[in-house]
Amino acid sequence: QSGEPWWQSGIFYQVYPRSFQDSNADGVGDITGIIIRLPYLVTLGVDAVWLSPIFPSPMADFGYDISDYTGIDPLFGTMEDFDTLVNAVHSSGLKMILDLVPNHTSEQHAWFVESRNSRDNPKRDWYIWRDPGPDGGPPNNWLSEFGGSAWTYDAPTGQYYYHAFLTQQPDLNWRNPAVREAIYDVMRFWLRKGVDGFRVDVIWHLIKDAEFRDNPPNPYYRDGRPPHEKILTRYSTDQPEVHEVVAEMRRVTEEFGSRVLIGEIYLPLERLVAYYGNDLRGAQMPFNFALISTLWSARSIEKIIADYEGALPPGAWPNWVLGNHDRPRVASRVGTEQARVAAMLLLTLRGTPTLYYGDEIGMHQVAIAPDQVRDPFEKNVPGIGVGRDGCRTPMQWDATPNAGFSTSTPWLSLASDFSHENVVNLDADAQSILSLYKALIKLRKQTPALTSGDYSPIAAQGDLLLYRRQSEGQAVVIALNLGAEPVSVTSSSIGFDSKVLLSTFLDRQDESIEGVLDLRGNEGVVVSVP
Ligand code: TEU
Repeated sequence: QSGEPWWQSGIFYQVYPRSFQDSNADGVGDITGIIIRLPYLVTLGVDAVWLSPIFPSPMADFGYDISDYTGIDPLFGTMEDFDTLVNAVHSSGLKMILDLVPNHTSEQHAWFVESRNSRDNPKRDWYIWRDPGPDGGPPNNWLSEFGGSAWTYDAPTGQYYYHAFLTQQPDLNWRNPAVREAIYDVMRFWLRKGVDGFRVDVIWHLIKDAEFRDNPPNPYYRDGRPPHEKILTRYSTDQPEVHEVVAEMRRVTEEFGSRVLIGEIYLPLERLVAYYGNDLRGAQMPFNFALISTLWSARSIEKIIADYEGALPPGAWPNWVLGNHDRPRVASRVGTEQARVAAMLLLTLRGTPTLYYGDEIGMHQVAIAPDQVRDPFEKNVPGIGVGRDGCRTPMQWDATPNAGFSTSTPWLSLASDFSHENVVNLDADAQSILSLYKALIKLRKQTPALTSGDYSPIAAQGDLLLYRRQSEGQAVVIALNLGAEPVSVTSSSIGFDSKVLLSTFLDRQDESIEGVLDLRGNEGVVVSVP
């Protein structure tokens, strides 16, 4: 393949380590488990593995509350295990991406323990401490993403500290240069170990308004927060100076050659793309979550693609995501039949795709019994359906007890359908969703028009989503039926004498299309066109 960097031509795969593979029978996934399952990832055909946090943590937010940035939590293994993993990943021809969580630490991190000690502690200014407001309450109206005020009062020193998430996750003060240097050194520590990049947690939160002004009311609030396409200008996130920090982080990665900086950002598209930075000196992949929250219809997706393609700065490389450990599973959001169409969409769009573990076997959102809930977000604001446990259930490997995930009871309930919906079964079925994912990944890799070609929309109506990908000397058309009724595509919109390369039903390869391309309900096809 030509000169594109690996993170542009490759496919990313997110592993939620707690739920991937347990190797020591404690019911929690671990590093050695990931090593054991690397051959699966190689066969699937992905190129880079991103691990959600594996660092020492009290696990109030399952690792997104870090108490030591340069260690490994014993629950997941040892530093030696980690080194073995990095070697194994690299010798399998894959890249290794870690989760960097720089916005906040655990309240048990040594920095915060010192910081809360006294007002004149040298680490005081490493976090965000403010006097009470005029009424003795919180300094302003900022809300925690997990419900309630974002300020917690600390009686011994008479001040509040800010936490955008749990009270156990105090925010670091990124206006303090010492904090920046400390985290950049953390990055260097892992880069030196051979890590190929970072997915940076809530990078858009790092800088807050210097004056801590009240946020304006947001009429779109639902379930305790606004949907991300409706996040209005507010003072607690997305401040102009954040782009300085993103550029600095990028420079740190570049001290080590070809690495990648991925930003987790929930913002409307036009604000999201600012995170590519001036002259593209920011994040290479500001995560584009538009497909996670969209209404699943041909016209809204067509619009999202157009808006995104239109908003990208010149030369910026797009990316797409269907799911992650925070959002309901795609198979449940769009339905089992459409999950196959969604897979074809993800793997034929222009831009780097990131798969969420288990989506390739069609895992659904699992209903968690109230007494089994583990997610602190759900516990904080129960009953409104924000819980994230349902998308974090153990990977379904086979039909043995606990789905081959663990020999003891898993930390979180398993899906009840695992005895048939599992890797071994689906692998044996040539028309399963897993076989579809493999076929799509293979097709994407051997088709330059899909990996790196241009995108152009083709006008269509109703439930039909139609587009063309084209590179020098090669073109393919993708036709996706987002509805349950059959649709026909006339050849004038796709070109004459085309041939089916792949159908989501995996049953019409090489069929030649003359005149009309007929799609069954919930079918997507990729056709080669002259
Ligand atoms: O999530 C950031 C984020 O924006 C959350 O509000 C997310 O939308 C939330 O989980 C509700 O769905 C990141 C991590 O991905 C998440 O797992 C962490 O809990 C959070 O940061 C705090 O570190």
